[in-house]
Amino acid sequence: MIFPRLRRTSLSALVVALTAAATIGTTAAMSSAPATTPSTTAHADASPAARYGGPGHGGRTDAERAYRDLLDHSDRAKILTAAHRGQWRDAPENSLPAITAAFDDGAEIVELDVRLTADGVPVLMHDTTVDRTTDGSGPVSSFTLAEIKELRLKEGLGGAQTALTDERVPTLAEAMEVAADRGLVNLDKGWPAREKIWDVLVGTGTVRNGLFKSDAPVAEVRAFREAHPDAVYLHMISDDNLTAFDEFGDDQPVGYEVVFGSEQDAVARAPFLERLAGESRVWINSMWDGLADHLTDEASLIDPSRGWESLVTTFRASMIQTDDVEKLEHWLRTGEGDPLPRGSVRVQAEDFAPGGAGVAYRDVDAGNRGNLDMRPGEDVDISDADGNVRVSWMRGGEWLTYEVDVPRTGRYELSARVSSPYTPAGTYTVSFDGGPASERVAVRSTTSHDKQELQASGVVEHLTEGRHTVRVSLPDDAYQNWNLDYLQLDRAAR
Ligand SMILES: [Ca+2]
Ligand SMILES: [Ca+2]
Ligand SMILES: [Ca+2]
Repeated sequence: MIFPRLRRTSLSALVVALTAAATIGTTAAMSSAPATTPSTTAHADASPAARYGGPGHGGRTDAERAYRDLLDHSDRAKILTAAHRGQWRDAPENSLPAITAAFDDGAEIVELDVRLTADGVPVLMHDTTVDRTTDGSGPVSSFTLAEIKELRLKEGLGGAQTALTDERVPTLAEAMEVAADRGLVNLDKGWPAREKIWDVLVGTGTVRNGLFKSDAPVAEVRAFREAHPDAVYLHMISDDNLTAFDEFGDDQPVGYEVVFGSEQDAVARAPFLERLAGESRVWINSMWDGLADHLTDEASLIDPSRGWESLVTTFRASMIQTDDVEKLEHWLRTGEGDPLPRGSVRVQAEDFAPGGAGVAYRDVDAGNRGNLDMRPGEDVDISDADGNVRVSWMRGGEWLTYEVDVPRTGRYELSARVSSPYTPAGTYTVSFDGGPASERVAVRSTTSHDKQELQASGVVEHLTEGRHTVRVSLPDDAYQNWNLDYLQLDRAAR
């Protein structure tokens, strides 16, 4: 069943509908979710659409529709997805294929980082240096365009042990041409180079695609916007610059990026957010702790009310920047965070079997080195990473045993949701009910300790209905440095 994409005011109603459906054991109630209103409505003259040139400029391309939606500040505005550094799960961060992949996965916006080369060309690079994401070394500003084009980008989020790709550092012009018909581009880190960026947008015909953003003094922002009235602008606001909202007065940005380390911050209080949301889009980040308290992507996967749902219903978010575009898009369609496939079984890594050391597990480092005391007295290392609860400090010679209740006799394939920045990250074997160990399964790098991925093992087992034990063992003759979030058994094709 596919829901019409959620809108802000429909979310609580949808949650009610979902609850009702679950209660009465039917899906019929879901059809009452009132999420079908068209996203465009007539705008008064003072509306952002009028301010930015009127709503009638089309809607022929995804980019035009995204721009039109960006200007919709009504209570029925479509919730927009921003892909942090592009879809880095499929391609290097800030690369051209990461832009395409983000739009393919349903994002309306890609967040990209812009810096200048030594010869003054805006290129995409997050860090001040090229070290983390390429095979080069040194500040971006020390490379000419020709020199930086010699470098190769690393997979995903980069890092010392991450493999190289054949992708190159894109210029902003190349990025804007890729995005032109597909969606919007948040120009992060680019404010100091705003005039050069503006020239690129004009030169590539993408003025309405490019979203300038800064936390600069309001007078500085105003000067730029007066020089370039067509520039689309979002302002970053936190407790550090709370007065910016009043300073903008009648000439509000199209959106505010609201950052709050704690839900108690003044910027996160309901009356203030109500005023912001009445004037502008509210953009909130969910990639890690401290951007919106503990309301993160990973917490959302455990329970959307601990993340995205709360951002929308309590904190008025109508734009969410995420490291997990596919899961956020799925939640927007269905209201589910990380649903279990039909017929599957999932066991959290931290829910290892009872019985203690030598019976349920072997852990080579004494005590719990993690920060979560979920299993007091046990040596297994359980940690919280931005809302992800997992077993960390996985080392060679360790093993963990799980009890799983299989709902129906059949063949099942085991997958593991893992994370690691290392190549190789490690290997494991699986045994069911005390039987022989499987072939070794390689854990693939996710290019970050804190970014998880469900990886199929290729291990398939015939299991009868009822309780089974599954043991995951880490060979001690292989390098091991990875984290385990959960195991999952899915019905095999045959
Ligand atoms: Ca330990
Ligand atoms: Ca350990
Ligand atoms: Ca877990």
